[in-house]
Amino acid sequence: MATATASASSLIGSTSVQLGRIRVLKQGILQPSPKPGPVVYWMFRDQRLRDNWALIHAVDQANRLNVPVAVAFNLFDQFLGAKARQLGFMLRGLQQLHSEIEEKLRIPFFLFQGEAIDTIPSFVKECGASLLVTDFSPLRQVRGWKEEIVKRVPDSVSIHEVDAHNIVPMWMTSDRLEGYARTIRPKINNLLPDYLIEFPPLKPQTKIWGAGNRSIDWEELIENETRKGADVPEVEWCEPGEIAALEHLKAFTKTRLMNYATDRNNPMKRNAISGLSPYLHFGQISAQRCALEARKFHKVYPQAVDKFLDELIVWRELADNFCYYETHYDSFLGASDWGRVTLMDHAFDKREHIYTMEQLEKAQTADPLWNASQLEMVHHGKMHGYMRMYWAKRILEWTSSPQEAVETAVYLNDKYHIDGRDPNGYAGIMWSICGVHDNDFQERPVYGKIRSMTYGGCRRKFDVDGYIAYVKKLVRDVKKRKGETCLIAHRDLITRNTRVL
Ligand code: FAD
Ligand code: FO1
Repeated sequence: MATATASASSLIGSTSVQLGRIRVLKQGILQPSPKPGPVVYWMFRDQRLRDNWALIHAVDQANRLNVPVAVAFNLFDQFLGAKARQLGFMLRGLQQLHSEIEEKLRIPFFLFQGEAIDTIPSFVKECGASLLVTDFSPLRQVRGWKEEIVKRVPDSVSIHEVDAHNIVPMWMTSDRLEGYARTIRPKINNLLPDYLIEFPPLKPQTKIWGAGNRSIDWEELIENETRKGADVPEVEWCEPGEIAALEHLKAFTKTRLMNYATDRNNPMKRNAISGLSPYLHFGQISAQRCALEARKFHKVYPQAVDKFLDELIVWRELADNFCYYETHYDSFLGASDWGRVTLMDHAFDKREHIYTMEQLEKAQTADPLWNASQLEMVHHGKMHGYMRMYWAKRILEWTSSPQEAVETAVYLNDKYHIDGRDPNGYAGIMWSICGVHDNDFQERPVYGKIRSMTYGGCRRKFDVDGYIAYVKKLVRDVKKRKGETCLIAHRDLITRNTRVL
């Protein structure tokens, strides 16, 4: 797909979004009719109305053309195997967005169900849109849909892609696969003064969309969607939606950020990490907002803020770079050059244990620490960041090939994590198993030169028994709550049936 960064401002016209943040995926052919059609923003990765560059651009363009703007969202059928846990969180966030965007901004929200390559072009045609704005994701599925949508919309329609997720737009940071955090860091830091800025306010619309969008029965939709993926139930500890996300950020920066530099790698000190990943993954909060808020505390705790910004900006944006420029971001084929060689050298090393997927999924290994981390993911929906590295590395030891290890880790990570299906997850798994973005270490069986992590090493670093006990209690509590919910549902059913009788 030919893309042009919007250096030619003539393609875009005036906008309060930096031109480097926008790529023209398609330039519509000017029509003889003088009256342009509306602007449609196809929202997918950045599911928020605040601090959203794609929405700001869509409104600016609509005002420039003096046409209305609408937001369209396509709900796929279990996107990449998504379960109740992820779909419930996403849909409850969208439900809030729907009422806020229509009531406060008077921008209609259209929800479609099916394949975006059908629903989005068909909506564009139906409403006679002249411009389609989309946000950006480096994942191959999303890029494939966009290529198809470019072909399917009428010639007159322009398509603009806005990177509303990265602070420095992915394509401005680098035009190649970056090998390490240390190579991408200076590139990001050079551009941060231009891009880490306060958001302009969303301008009032000059033209409002007429009637025509259907109402959405959110309760029924959520019920149906979560029933389909009920084997991985929703979690209660993380309130969905952008308002909750902003409150969460505020609480973190005020009361927990100060511990980030010292305690973030200790799974027993869970109040050092932000817990923002579910909100960031679904775009219910902007990373730029998180960085702006964290930066306010730089004078008070400089080391904590620097470390947090490094993870939030450099490592997160490195993951987008990896998934964009490495086609095989979720497979052994995407290993670093040295990683592939060393893993192949050790492909036939004897493994102490080989576990089946079922044994791994049910946390039935001989390692109680690994089992605890697996159960934290299955029942809580979010494993501590430090444990994620140990968890993935041990899978390399227990599967018959590095390729199987990557596939197993991706499958489990995406199935159970509330923040799964994210470039961070693919990059994290490839870092742990295939040495991506990492240096080589002293050679060992199975791992070769890949950095290893051991049970003994963890014991020296943190209170392993305390973590195992914490997860045991967590699982007990989740099961108890589930039991109570079933009991209430059962009682309700009996009451209802008795009334009918
Ligand atoms: P915090 O430490 O508070 O970090 C704040 C934010 O910085 C995170 O939300 C994230 O956006 C970013 N960040 C932090 N660490 C990393 C990192 N190593 N790489 C990239 N960005 C980072 N992250 C996901 O979002 N989804 C996943 O599915 C996922 N799977 C992972 C699997 C493995 C094997 C590994 C090693 C890492 C994975 N990560 C994943 C990255 C990281 O562990 C999580 O982002 C982090 O634990 C989320 O918790 P938090 O928001 O409380 O983190
Ligand atoms: N985005 C959508 O536009 N439609 C969906 O139906 C959808 C479901 C979904 C389920 C789980 C999940 O983790 C993400 C989901 N997304 C969905 C969001 C989004 O497309 C992805 O987060 C990005 O592609 C990741 O880059």
